[in-house]
Amino acid sequence: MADLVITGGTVVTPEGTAPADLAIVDGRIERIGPNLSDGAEILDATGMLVLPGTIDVHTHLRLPDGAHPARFRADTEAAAAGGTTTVLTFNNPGTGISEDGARSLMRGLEEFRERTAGESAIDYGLCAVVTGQQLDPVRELPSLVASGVPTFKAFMVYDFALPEETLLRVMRTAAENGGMLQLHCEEPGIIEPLVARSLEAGNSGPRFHAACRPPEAEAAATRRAIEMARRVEAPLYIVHLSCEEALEAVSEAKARGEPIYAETCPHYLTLTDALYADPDDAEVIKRVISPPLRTQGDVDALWAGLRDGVLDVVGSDHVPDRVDTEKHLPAPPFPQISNGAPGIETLTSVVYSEGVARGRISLERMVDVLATNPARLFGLASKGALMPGRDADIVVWDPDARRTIRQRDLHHTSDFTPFEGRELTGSPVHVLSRGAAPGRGRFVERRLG
Ligand code: DUC
Ligand code: ZN
Ligand code: ZN
Repeated sequence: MADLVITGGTVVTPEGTAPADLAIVDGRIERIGPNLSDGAEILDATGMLVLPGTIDVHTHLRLPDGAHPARFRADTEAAAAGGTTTVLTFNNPGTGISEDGARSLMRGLEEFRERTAGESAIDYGLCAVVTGQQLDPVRELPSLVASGVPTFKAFMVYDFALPEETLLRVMRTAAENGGMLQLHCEEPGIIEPLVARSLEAGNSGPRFHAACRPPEAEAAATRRAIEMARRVEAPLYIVHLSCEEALEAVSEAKARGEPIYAETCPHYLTLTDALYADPDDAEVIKRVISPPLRTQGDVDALWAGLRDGVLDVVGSDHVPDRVDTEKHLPAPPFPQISNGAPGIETLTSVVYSEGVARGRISLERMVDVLATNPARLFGLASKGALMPGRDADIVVWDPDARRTIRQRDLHHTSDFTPFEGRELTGSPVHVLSRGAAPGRGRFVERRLG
């Protein structure tokens, strides 16, 4: 007998979307088909969609410390509340990693595992961050991949950016050892002079952040990154792609058959740079993110890219900043404002409501970009689809529920949401993590297929 049978719902599987029951045994999906309720415990999903849980591959969770012992757990609980059943997180400086951990990839992994053991409500993994401050990161990459961390991020901007020569070595070493680089593409040669000129002119308020990071800076870096990956015959994953010009670069690479993958985020799919005109700095700093918000034309292009398969994944880019702590008011000059905004709890809701409910993408495409592609690209073989043998990471989703996003209703550790007041269609009703209520997440060692 099954441990639990979800009955009466419309189940989204790789074969299609159809009414079916789903039986769970020992935390895994055992069968999907008609009339499976064999006396087992029943979860009635009549009128609901049954979806694979979202895999959020882009977050910056903060490690628990003495002052905030519960913050890692709280954000993973927030993820689960929103329909996410696996989270991958970066351990970049600023997430609470020690100096020692920040200097070595393997030490960083050990520290991450020690400090997060037993602290996650859902299954989770690490995406390491390769920085210029590490002693010899390229030498450590093969061990990192062998230890279950086959994907890692690097930056083309900021103090900890890697020079092109190192990026090439990282890409090549990743490719030779079953890994993949995730790259933040913005061109410092375009951004830095704009920042200097803006500050000289006295334009240091938060609204000037965006003007100094134009789409050309992202597109030029994206093209350079794709060119580098081609030179060393490496796969490349472009994080948080925000604009039409960068999307074109990815589209052209894909058309040439290159293994280039790209992710966008809910804020780039729903919010525009019109928000930077708000006269209230307290509102503007909530949208100080990199890359910045773009135009409605970019928003429309990104939806088309998701629909057409140019974009592979939507990740939240959750940064659990608070206005009252990391962001600060009155705002410092914009280069000193912490970059990022929360989104771990609203990811599935925003993509469903703005994408599926508004007819911009199909339900099946949403499952692709939130679960199936993340599992495939990030080496989570037991997850990402409702199929016999896979983990029972499941969301029962009410497609007709109506609600409004309010910070006061969220569980994340930020004190704001960039989506405050947004009206939504659709809502998670039940979330299962390996067949049970979220609460006992495990670190997942990943292998790319
Ligand atoms: N890159 C991220 O991935 N997140 C926040 C800020 C940044 O630059
Ligand atoms: Zn980034
Ligand atoms: Zn990020």
